[in-house]
Amino acid sequence: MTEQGNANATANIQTTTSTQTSLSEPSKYNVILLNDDYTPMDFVTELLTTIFRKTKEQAEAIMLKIHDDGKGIAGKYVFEIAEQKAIETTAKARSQGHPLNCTVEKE
Ligand code: TYC
Repeated sequence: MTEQGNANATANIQTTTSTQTSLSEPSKYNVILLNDDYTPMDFVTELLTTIFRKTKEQAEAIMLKIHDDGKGIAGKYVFEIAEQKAIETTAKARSQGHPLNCTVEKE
């Protein structure tokens, strides 16, 4: 085979591999809210309805689960959205003087 032929063969293999990788679904990440003794329940419920788009009923149930278990899942997103919501959550809490913390974990 000529050198040109070899170069084309290599290019074809790389193209095929790259296509297969981009076809897989993006991984999902959970935004986890952590319990503490000071952040008001109503504030956490409001965050869950505004930032995480839960209904009032869902938000109250999630907030109480976090209060009882120490942590709980606020929502599940692709990485960039999960990170943004975690940053938004912490910023809102700090702006109101609350110590609420959250983490992003791969599902
Ligand atoms: N434990 C808090 C209280 O009793 C309520 C709370 C719930 C705080 C969930 C943080 O992620 C949290 N006021």
